[in-house]
Amino acid sequence: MEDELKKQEEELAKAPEEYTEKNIQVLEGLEAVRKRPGMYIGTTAEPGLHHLVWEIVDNAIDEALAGYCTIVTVTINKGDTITVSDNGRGIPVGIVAKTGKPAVETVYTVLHAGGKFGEGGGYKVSGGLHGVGASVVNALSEWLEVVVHKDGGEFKICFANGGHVSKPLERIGDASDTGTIVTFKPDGTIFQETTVFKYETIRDRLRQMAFLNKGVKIIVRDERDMENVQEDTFHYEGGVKEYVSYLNTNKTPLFEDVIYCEGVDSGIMAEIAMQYNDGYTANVYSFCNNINTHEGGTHEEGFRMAITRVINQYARQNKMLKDNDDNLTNDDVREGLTAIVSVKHPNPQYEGQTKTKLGNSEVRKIVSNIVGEQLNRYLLENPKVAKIIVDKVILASNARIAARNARENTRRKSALDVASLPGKLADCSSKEAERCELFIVEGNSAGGSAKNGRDRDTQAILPLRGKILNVEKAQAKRIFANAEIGNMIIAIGGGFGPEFDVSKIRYHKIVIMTDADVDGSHIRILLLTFFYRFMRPLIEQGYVYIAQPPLYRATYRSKHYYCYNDEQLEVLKSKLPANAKIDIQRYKGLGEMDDTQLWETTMDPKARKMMRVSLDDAIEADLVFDMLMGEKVEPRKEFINKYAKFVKNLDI
Ligand code: TSJ
Repeated sequence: MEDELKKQEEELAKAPEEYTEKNIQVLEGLEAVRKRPGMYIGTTAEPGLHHLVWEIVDNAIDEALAGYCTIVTVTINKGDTITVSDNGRGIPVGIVAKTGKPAVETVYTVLHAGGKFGEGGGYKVSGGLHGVGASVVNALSEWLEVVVHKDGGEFKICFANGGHVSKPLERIGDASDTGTIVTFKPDGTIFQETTVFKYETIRDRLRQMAFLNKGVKIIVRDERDMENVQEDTFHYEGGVKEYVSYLNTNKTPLFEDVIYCEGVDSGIMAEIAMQYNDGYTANVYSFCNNINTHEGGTHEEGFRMAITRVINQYARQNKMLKDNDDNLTNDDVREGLTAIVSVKHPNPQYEGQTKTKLGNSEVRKIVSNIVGEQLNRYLLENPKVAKIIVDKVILASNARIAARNARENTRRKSALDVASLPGKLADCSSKEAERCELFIVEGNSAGGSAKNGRDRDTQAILPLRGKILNVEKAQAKRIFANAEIGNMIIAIGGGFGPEFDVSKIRYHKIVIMTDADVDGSHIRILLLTFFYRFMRPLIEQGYVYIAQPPLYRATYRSKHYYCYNDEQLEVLKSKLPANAKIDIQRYKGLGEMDDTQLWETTMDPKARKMMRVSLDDAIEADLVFDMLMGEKVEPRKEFINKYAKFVKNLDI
């Protein structure tokens, strides 16, 4: 070390001009970042602001991946500055030969000088897609300071105004530990939209980082309001295995284990965790260097190839698939699967529209080999779980075939147009979808009243008898054999599933009209789940509504007052004379209202109240549906309030 320092000093003395030149280049580099920040961090709006945090955190995580750091702390300070610290080795403070500057200064002033001193091996995640280097953060900060604890000393260097050294590196004291502490204030002249950090954004990303980098403890704190300090600690020894458990929190896993595969090949590290649940959707998320590869890529392809191959092989060897049965497909194998595929690659290539698709072709085989071998071994060693998995996938396969047949039948039928409309449907006469409304009504008797009370020009009525199938729990085959569901599909007219075409729908308002009781709300959820799963654009584009029948009719001096909840009834009572003779009728179901009452209270566009169903956030909605439809009671209770968020009050 001493020798090295000497050598560096000698070099420094040798060619001073060269260093001056380099200095100019350095400042030009950071100036370029300030001129076109979007080139480096995508946007200067809120996501770009948070990007600065990810960038610094990535460097600390690299130190953890190299095996030298166990704790990373991220604090939002008063004034929206950020402090990131780790207990790693501390950024080297010695002079770097090439620049003649302390390493720590180089890291912050040279573009893409992520910290590649001493080929330490390990898995660097900074310098990848988002990893533009700590120097970019420096360039975009009003000020930034770095404190390093190392070799018994405490060192500090300060930068200001977009990366200029304002206080050169100096030893400011002693230290018995090691680590790096970085604090910075984003430059408000660059981040003009906002310089306020979102705790939830930082917390959620750091939770994900902790899942993706097992063993690293990440502490996140918000100290902006000292009266109300928030803090979360994320630390997962199980890593992606625990990530899968977390994603399945509100689902019902088919078996206890989370299957885990890992391996290193040609400097590429891969980790895969997977578990099946009793649902029908796939939740497979992939990452490269801790970045979510939304568009998938070679790691996901390798994973998919391997699980399909291994499960087919196992099913054939154990005679669960007969010789003349078709192979199970990728889609069959993914049904009800929750999985994380995470790779760490020293030189990732990204493709796709949003550059979130991993392109390195060697990764396909590496992941496929690791998963192929280890999943196969797992199935052989755990025949009970293997049987559960193969049974589930075969069910999915049968359902897929049945759904395809059902789809073809429906298509043939709908070619006959009006003639094929279900007999139970009382259609409206208008053919202008924008004006037309379809009321899906619980029970035949309410259906009868609705048919008589409606505006025949624009309102169509489809009565449903009894309960409809829970599409979450039923096999696809049964879903499409269900008469009620078939009627809905034909009446709405846009098809369903992947081929659903919202431009073909026959009504621009689909109104769910059920009783104001427990059964009614159950049917409502079932219908919503059906639309969500098979006609999602209907909900996304705001075509689905929930009718609001009144709970009471109060009659006073032969005038009728409708009340939609207990509170309204109390208000009404308090407004009428104290000893007034009020006749209060409580509606138990829609069927208790006659045609006129139903029209006046629930269907007349001039008087009714309806709620429009909206999906703000598809992923969260999915969680909510799981919550409501799943078998677990506790999360349902907790989330029932949250569900209210998705159904917004709307007066029409
Ligand atoms: F890059 C950075 F400045 F943004 C940053 C770096 C921010 C934070 C919070 C931490 C770090 C960082 C860097 N933590 N730990 C390290 N480690 C090194 O830079 C380091 C230390 C020793 C050696 C060695 O070979 O002895 C090598 C490296 C890369």
